[in-house]
Amino acid sequence: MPLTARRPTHWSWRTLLPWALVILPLLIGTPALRWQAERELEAQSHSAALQVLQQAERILDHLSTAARALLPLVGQPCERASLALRAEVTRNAFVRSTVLFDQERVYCTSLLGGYDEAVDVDDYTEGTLWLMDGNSVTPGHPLMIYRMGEARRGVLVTVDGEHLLTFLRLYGEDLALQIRVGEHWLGADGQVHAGTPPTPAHALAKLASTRYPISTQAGFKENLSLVFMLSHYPALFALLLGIGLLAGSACRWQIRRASSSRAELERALQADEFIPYLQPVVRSGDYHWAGVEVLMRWQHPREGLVRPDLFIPYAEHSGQIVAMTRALMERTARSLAPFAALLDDGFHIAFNITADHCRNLALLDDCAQFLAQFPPGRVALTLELTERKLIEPDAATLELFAKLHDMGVMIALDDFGTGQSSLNYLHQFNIDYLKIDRSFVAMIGGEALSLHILDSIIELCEKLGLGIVAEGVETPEQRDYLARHEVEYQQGYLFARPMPVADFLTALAARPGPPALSARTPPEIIRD
Ligand code: G
Ligand code: G
Ligand code: MN
Repeated sequence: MPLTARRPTHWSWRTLLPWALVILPLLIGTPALRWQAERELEAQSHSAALQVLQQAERILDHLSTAARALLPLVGQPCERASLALRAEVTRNAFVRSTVLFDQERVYCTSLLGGYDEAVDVDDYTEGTLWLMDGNSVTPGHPLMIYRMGEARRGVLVTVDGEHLLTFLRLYGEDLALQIRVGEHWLGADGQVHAGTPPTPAHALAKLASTRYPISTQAGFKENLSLVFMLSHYPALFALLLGIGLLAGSACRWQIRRASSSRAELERALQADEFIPYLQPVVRSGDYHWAGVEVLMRWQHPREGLVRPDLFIPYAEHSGQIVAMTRALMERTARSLAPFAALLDDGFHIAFNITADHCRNLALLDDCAQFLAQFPPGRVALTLELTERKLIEPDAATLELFAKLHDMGVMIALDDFGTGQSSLNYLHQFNIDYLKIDRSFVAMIGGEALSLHILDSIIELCEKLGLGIVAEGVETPEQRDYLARHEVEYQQGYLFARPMPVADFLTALAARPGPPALSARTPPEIIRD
């Protein structure tokens, strides 16, 4: 359809829908990506807790090996043992100092040699491990002591907290990581705290060693899933946005196309560009013009004369066909009424209507207004209902048809034989005429079987008491065959093509009296 009109933009579903489609993939995709990001952060948290735990276990394995090596020396005098104590410190990277204790008192250390200090087994979690906030040598510096031996005598091996802190600080500030031993815990701040460590709010992971009384805990202080998502999935976001933009643009294009066709039809309606073409319908026998079918044409300012099959389907789809038909009826009445004297009484004027017309009773007013412009009884109005699109026989439609009949308006079933109407349909709508589709008329002169179909239709009409109009009569042979079979009315190029009202009136005025035009001679005014 030609598109010329520009529509002012207004805020409606037409403008909102494309935007909704743009954000829809993001709306659906973001929660999925967020879920993915949360799983990712949980995995990070778990992996950090595991790595710190494994590192702590590795260090404790070293301490345990050193302690086991020194255990046989417990009870020996310090002078004999101190070299071995120092040797362990030198040999083992993680061991800061080694200590022997007996009778619950330290009596020999790698650093100071002979020394005396109490050892309380209760300081050690499960009698094995003590995470402490420094000792007399390095006060305020985190330290872990591994204890091995019996209740009152044994070995202590210490490790500098720095070895643990290196790992606690490896994951950056966002991830809170702690090592816990009994009632004490060490965080990335390098301090040993008493009590329970604060639980991070997001992606918490807690792991405990099966070999030592030590556990680790990791988690994020804030919910970083959104930040993580934006920084880690930019390509996926771009893809979602791309899909959205694509869907939005396609939708916008489709809506624009549709609404500009609608706007163009509306403009044409306002500019009165839909004009009637009249195709005569003749009576079999004398072939006098007994009526006309009014066919719509679009007198487009740029495209010229547009055929109805190019715009009627769209007008039917958009519902504008109702207003267009009303305008066509008004225009036809306006141009024919002043010449009503040229028409015989009961001259048939037929308009094509569609299912949309049958939704309410507005068609009654349109018909009444049309008829009011002619002297009473001068014209007989017929409405042609296409059989291609079925009309629901509901209460409103049946009321409309009943009232149309009361007004004297007749109903013809158009394109008969091409659709799917049942006999019931014919009966329910109280049809007056059948218009036999031209494809059946074209069978005349063909093989016998096809012709039987035409004969059956004619016979059916007779039995049901319906009038018949044969469409698409193009040859004298068809005309005579139909006349022989008592088809009352005929329409087709043989008699006349659809023509503008002026041409129709000229031809009508020029005729000397019935029969106006020789059935064999097409009128000179033919133009389509
Ligand atoms: O006029 P033409 O000869 O090209 O008609 C083509 C088709 O358009 C036919 O099926 C005819 O029924 C339909 N048509 C013509 N005018 C009208 C009209 O005013 N209203 C409707 N609904 N259909 C029409
Ligand atoms: O569907 P409806 O009957 O309203 O359609 C009428 C259509 O038939 C119009 O397009 C009109 O131009 C066309 N028409 C009318 N007479 C003839 C004819 O003799 N032969 C052919 N092929 N088409 C015709
Ligand atoms: Mn028709």
